[in-house]
Amino acid sequence: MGQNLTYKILKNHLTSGNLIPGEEIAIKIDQTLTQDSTGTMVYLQLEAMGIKNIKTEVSVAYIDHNTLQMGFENADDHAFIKSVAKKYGIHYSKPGNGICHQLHLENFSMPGKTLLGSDSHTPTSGGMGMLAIGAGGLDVAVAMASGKYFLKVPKVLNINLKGKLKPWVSAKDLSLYILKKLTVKGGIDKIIEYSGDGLKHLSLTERATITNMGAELGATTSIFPSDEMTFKYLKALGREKYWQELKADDNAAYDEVMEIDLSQIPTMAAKPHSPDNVDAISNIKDVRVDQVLIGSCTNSSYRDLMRAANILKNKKVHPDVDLCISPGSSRVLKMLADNGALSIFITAGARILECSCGPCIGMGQSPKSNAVSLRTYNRNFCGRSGTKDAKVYLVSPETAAISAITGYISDPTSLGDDMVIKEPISYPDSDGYFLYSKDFNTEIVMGPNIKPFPINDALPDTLSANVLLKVSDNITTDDIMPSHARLLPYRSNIPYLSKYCMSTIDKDFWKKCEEYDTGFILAGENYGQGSSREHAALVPLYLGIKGVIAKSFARIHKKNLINSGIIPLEFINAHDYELINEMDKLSIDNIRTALKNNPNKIKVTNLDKSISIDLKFTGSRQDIEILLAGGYLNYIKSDILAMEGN
Ligand code: MIC
Ligand code: SF4
Repeated sequence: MGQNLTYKILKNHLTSGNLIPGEEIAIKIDQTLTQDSTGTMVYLQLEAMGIKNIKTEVSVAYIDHNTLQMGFENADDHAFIKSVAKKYGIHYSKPGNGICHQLHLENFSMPGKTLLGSDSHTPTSGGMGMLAIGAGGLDVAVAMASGKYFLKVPKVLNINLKGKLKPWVSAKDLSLYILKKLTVKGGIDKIIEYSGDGLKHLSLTERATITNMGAELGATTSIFPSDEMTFKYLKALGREKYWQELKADDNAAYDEVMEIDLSQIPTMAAKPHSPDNVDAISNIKDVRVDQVLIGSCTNSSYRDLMRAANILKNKKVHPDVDLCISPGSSRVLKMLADNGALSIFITAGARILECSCGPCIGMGQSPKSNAVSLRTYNRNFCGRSGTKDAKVYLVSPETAAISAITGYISDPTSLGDDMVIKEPISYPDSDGYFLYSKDFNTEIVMGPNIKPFPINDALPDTLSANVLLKVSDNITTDDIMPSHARLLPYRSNIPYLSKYCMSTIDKDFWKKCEEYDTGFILAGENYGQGSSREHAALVPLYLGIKGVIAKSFARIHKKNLINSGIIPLEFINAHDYELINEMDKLSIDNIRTALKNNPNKIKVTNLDKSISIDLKFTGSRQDIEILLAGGYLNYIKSDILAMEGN
């Protein structure tokens, strides 16, 4: 059997272990990216490692999430990140340049390279044939310091695309279709590799939309081959020297295969409040729309915005609709300004926002009470928009644009003949926002908003505490550590954030934690889905949470818990979840020995019910060492210092 593309790239980057699903390996990381809301922690952790040189070929620090500066806090964070970037020779992307993933695709992505990013949508660059993985901040800091990332070899799911999308049906509709089929946990511990005849009809940025939304499946990453389409995009950007052809062998082996006939996919929407609550637009009738937002790292490429502009040409936005446009990059915005598309948006009555994440992470544009908001984004978790009772639908740019005109959720296929947007033969330069220099003696700027982060102690032999919260399935990191315009400025201030931990579920959770000092959290399936924010682990650590017991975990969050020294344990029998109630007192004896000798069977005693329940720890051997040491920083520091010869 031949090799798939994923294994080819993994093999080229393997520094230890064997390429067998489930085996622990380490891979060389060529590039890293951070954004500002996770970046401050990454760089505080990097500083704490005390290294002199980073080991990556390219590292980039983007400022794109916290661009509302309502007080000194965000600006302080930016100044801190900028000073660290200069100290270590990290490219710095100023606010206004655009969203990290769109910018990375345009400026740094390269077929065949590895990328680790402190944002869950890092797989966007998988559209370029990169192995691009989202991770917690500490993993990214370690990758910069050591050049390595540790993971268990995921399974590879091949999605073979046949045929061509129907007129007005877009890559976003395909992503939603896959989410409907596989659900928000369908991609966990898998890499999704695309292939097939259908690829020749998908442009590079459409592929990036698909790999971007692979994050919503819980996949480790998604990847497309590097072909003629990839060459065209790189050439248009003047970066064709980085192109190489990359594809799976003809008879490549995969763990799973799925076939999709593109011509069968209708226009689709994810209804409130989950990206997998998907239905065909034709089934969603008579839904009035209050707000339409076009942008985000999923759908703000030149193509996406030009298609929206063409639909809005000579039309007006419905009087009851608020339409906002946020281009993904300064380069795309410049092109829209130069070719008149910006003028179309303005004439139609749209609000033009900065090139940033903006409303996607609740940084402004929270809809009115009970509103219906149509977004070309990737997440519609309840409350993420900043308005708890808003109903957010995820749609394509085409569906968004037509609905902004009609005032109802509308199907773009009603528009008649499809339009053709020519891929640009040449993109303009946009280097005014990038800074690069290196001076190890740069003074690190630390404003008063930047507080030390918590570090755990070595795991004790007995863990005994009450269950301070019992939650159901698919709890998101937006629930564990909410993020919006009022909280994002405190991403470098864990004590402040702690008062809002789990506030969407129990606003007094932090008080309970203070009262009890230590505790467990009990959860259902896919606990911690969504964002890569390690704050969803660091804040519980600060509040005294020692362990999370769940039916299953989302990949990045599980690793963030381990990196913080909080033990994630899974039920062997999922129905044992019913045997533990909130506030029950649990005890796990000899946990250090159990982890070392038999992580697949760890007994927890429910002292209130006098029963014992079997749990398992499914991390790697290295993860066990990390937990025993009390977190990744404690575990790695001596290694890195040794590598640096300090
Ligand atoms: C998101 O889309 O949820 C975010 C905001 O980009 C997060 C990162 C963060 O929480 O800072 C992500 O996707 O990882
Ligand atoms: Fe930014 Fe939204 Fe993309 Fe997250 S999903 S990186 S908040 S645009």
